[in-house]
Amino acid sequence: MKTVITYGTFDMFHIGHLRLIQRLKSYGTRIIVAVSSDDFNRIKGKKVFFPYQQRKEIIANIKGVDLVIPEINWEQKIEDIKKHKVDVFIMGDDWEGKFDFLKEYCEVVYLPRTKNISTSQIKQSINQMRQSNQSKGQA
Ligand code: C2G
Repeated sequence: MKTVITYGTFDMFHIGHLRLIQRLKSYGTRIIVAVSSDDFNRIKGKKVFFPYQQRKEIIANIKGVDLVIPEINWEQKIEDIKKHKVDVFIMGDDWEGKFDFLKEYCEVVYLPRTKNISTSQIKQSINQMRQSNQSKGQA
């Protein structure tokens, strides 16, 4: 049994997040997802729309995800890898190279991001829709 781990905020859960989690399964049979806490997102400089408990619940209910743990700081990855006997650490390739220091402890894989979708793009689109509705005098 190979254990895989990934980390992320997973705010406003979208197909890019799902495609990443789905691809984890081809690297191992036990899937762990570390979801960034609300406090850690403040440290990351990310304003989240949904609180940690809701983001965690969504991830925990994805088929094939075996464990969800909180990500509370940048430094916890090595300890997590040791504690959960992780074989493969996987992130989207926007993080390419950033976690190569983990190669001492497990395999490190960066997967291509899903194109044309991101939480910030979703927020921008909603704002644009709101502005165009306001200019048309709609609710
Ligand atoms: N992702 C993706 N395709 C997208 C959007 C996101 O593959 N279109 C991937 C990201 O590359 C990341 C994961 O989905 O691996 C979660 O993305 P975010 O929620 O944006 O996580 P991030 O803020 O990058 O936090 O310690 C690591 C950090 O917690 C990662």
